[in-house]
Amino acid sequence: MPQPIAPPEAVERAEILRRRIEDANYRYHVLDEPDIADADYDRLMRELEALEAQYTDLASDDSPTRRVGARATGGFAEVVHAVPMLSLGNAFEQDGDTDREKYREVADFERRIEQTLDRKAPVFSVEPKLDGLAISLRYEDGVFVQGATRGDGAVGEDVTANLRTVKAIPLRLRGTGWPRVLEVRGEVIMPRAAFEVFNERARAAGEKPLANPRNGAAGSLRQLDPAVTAKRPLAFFAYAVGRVEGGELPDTHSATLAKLRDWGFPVSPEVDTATGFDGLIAYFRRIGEKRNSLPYDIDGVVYKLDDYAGQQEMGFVSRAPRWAIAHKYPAQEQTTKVEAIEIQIGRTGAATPVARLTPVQVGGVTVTNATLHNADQVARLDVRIGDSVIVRRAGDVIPEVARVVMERRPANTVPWKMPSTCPVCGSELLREEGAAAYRCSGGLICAAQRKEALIHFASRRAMDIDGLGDRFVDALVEFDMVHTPADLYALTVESFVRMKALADERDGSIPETVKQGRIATKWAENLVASIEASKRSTLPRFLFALGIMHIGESTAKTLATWLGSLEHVRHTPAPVLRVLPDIGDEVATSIAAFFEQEGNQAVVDKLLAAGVVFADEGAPSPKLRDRLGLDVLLDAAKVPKLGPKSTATLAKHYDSLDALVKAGEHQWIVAGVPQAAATNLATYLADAEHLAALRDADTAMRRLAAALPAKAASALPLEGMTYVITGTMETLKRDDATERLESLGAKVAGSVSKKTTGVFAGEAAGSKLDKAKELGVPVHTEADLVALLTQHGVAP
Ligand code: JCF
Repeated sequence: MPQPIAPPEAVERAEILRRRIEDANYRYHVLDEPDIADADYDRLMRELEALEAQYTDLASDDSPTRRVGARATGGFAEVVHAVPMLSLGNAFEQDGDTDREKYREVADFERRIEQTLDRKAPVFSVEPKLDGLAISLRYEDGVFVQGATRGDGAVGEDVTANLRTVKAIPLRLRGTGWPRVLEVRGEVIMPRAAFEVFNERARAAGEKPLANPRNGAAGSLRQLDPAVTAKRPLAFFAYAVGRVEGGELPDTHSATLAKLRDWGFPVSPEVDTATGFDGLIAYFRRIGEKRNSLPYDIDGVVYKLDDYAGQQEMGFVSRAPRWAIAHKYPAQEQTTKVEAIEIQIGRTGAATPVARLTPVQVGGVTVTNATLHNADQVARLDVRIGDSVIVRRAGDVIPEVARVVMERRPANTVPWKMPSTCPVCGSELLREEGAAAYRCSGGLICAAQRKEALIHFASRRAMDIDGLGDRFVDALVEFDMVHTPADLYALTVESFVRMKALADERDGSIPETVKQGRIATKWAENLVASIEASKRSTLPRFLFALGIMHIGESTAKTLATWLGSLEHVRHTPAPVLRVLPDIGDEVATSIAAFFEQEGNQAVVDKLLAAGVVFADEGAPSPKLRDRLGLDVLLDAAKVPKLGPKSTATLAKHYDSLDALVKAGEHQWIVAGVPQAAATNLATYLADAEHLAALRDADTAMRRLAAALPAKAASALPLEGMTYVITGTMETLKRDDATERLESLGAKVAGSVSKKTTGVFAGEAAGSKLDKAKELGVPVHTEADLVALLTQHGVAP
């Protein structure tokens, strides 16, 4: 029952709520730095709404319940919406046993429509409620002319330039039949994958990551520089229309959405129709199950009475329609307390700070740990032990600490600092230059890394050792029974029984074996059998199982199919690995570095000796042939000025690195390499280290080339070269020289042009020599020509 006069406690409480909500609005809308979980915000808002409903004198025009979002400030021009942008009433889950109790607000919404319109089971247009930024797009004669944020619903900000950069927004309408003036409303969102990528980059670069995808969308649109917006991976979905002039739309919302799709707007593929309360709840559940696998965040579903006539009849309460409602899912953000901050050591030694939390339900899952990503992130958020924090869980990703609730920070907290040593093995934690992560330098000395490496090795997609779970691996490492994956293959039934006895002793539990009065060993026999069975593997699985940094399943497959055998993979240096598709410098270096470690090679040898075999080894891929060669090696060396044309020339001339080195700078120039490039290459090769690395790579390439299936006829050494011979030669006639050069694949031309590779000038050379000098074409002597022919086995 509403009462006219509020007691002083209610007046005071309302004031506190209004201040807190207004502050949260400001932080969220203006600063883009929200400090309160959505669920908490909703709770405060509902409490205030309830108070104002109960005591009529509490209502005031400046209450946050009277508006739906803070007015935007500065930077952008104002846009008065021709048709106000609506907000939606919310329905949350309540306590209760039946659907009608739990979803009382939806039931009330639906019943009210049934009663007002005197219709049974009305039809609704239903869709996911996207968690982004609402905007309005104005089209005149089919052309996008203005885009605005929702602002407070009546007045928004002109963000036309930024919206133009969003590729999902049509700049011109497709099809036909659109009204002369059409306003389309919808939501700009940042898909979750794009958000993760953005944040990973930001963190690696030591920049401030986005708090959530919605902030990503909002912040991107409010950039003053559209070029910044353009770089953000934003998406857009249309869900309503505003002003319409000079044309008509269909009679129902669902048909209008279909039209919008025809006119080039993205409309959520999940849009559907549903009938009556049961239909709405069935849709709510269906989307709820899909929620985590959708590519973007949603916070509920929207139900809209489908026919416009019915909508008109239902009308509005303040700014929210009575014909539509947002049915919200339980929040994916919650507030809880940080009890400790610990370091977790991963398989490759990466040290990740993790917050141990007072357990809290987030979106239906109990969360006790949340990642803090890295030391920079902890510093940026200033998370301290004892802090109240907001944890968020999006999709299937690990829950993370989104922010600290500073107002609730207890006294005497201290900033958190990354420890200097590994909590597991005591080795130093080191930070690579330019990287955000600290790593334990202990390698396989570190039990944490050993455990992770073994768990990975045994995992289903790697060696697939059925039954060897985390607990057994923990025990095997703890009791020093296994150091490397190779040790697994030496385990016997007795080893496992002994491991179990040690674990029971440690836990103080009565050994099961004793309880049963005999030694039960079936489980151990099964484990030994699984280990035995895992020996018959495949090369990609094995390479993946080794746990080489940056080598996922797909890189493992690339290595296996292109190189064919483990022998090639384990002996191929980085510059050669680099030629494989999708293998960049970082990945190539990581693979080569792994196999450069004698310890790793020893583990591989031991695994092979234990009987690990691959069903799929073979020759390298024939496609590799085009990617091998001296030119590829020289390209990888990145010698200044030595471009692909020169390296191709050199590769044609010299069939080995030795031949290239022996020929020397002068001959390279004769072959057609520009002076500066040749000089740089000579300088490069004079460095013993460079030369040794190139030799290694050359040897590996040769080995691979030799293993390739039957060789196709190879190109002639001077193919693509054009020479001009001028003047009189002493040792050979011009025709003879021409024939020999042509036999090597070169062209011999009668006149000099820019395309000429080089000119051989004999005695009394005339105009051709001048022309060559004028064009900067290299000029060589007769002796050079003889040397060139000799080198290729056609000496005069
Ligand atoms: O996805 C949304 N966030 C969303 C918001 C979808 C809708 O169909 C909406 C909305 C806000 C107002 N429809 C209205 C009328």
